[in-house]
Amino acid sequence: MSRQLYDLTAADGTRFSPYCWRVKLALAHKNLKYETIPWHFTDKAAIAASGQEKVPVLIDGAHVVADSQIIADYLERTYPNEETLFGDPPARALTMFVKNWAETILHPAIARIVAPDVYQRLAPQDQPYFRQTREAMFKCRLEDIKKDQQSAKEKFIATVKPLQRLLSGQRFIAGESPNWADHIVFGAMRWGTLMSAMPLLQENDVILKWMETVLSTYGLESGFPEGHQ
Ligand SMILES: N[C@@H](CCC(=O)N[C@@H](CS)C(=O)NCC(=O)O)C(=O)O
Repeated sequence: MSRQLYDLTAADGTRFSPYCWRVKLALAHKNLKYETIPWHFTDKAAIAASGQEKVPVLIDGAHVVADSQIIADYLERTYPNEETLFGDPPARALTMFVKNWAETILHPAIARIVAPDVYQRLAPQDQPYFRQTREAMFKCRLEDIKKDQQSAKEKFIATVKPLQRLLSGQRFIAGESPNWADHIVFGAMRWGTLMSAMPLLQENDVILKWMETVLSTYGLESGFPEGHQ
């Protein structure tokens, strides 16, 4: 297939990158077929052609595109006849608020809970790299983060309150149907719920219901054609 996405994987094949998830939903939104290439943190050489060291990286024919926002803009520009990812200019501007909230508030809140659990599930070759880079980022050991998991979860619950209130009154963040704003927040929540060793939300939480609805909107409720999560 001429369209491929490098997708971060755990040792058991679980795909857990919030940034890769948003791109997978954007590709589904644009009705574009693709296959994923499982990628490990230490596989830097595999994505060297993208000129940087992180996933997602999309190969679309002759185009190599890195960074989830740049990929979303590329898809919108390249496939204008498919459903829009952003809506009209004011909607697009509001979506940038959602992106910035997700990356500066929601992602750190989830990372504080899941980092030690992610470490346990990585392939052995990725574990030393992950420990070194994440301990430098958090300025403490993964074991210390693990000890604070319960209080990190309480902070996470406070962080998602506005999202719960929003989704109690409307189907999607973008209104009647999902768009890039939903893809961004879904990616974060999917990372958290897949990788946290303790449940992040109660079973009947409106956020979990919204996640199911997002997947079923794109016909992904029973997983991806390739069989990975
Ligand atoms: N700004 C980038 C961030 C991508 C990113 O941070 N990806 C992580 C996986 S979730 C990564 O590849 N990290 C590699 C590393 O830490 O070495 C985007 O929006 O795509």
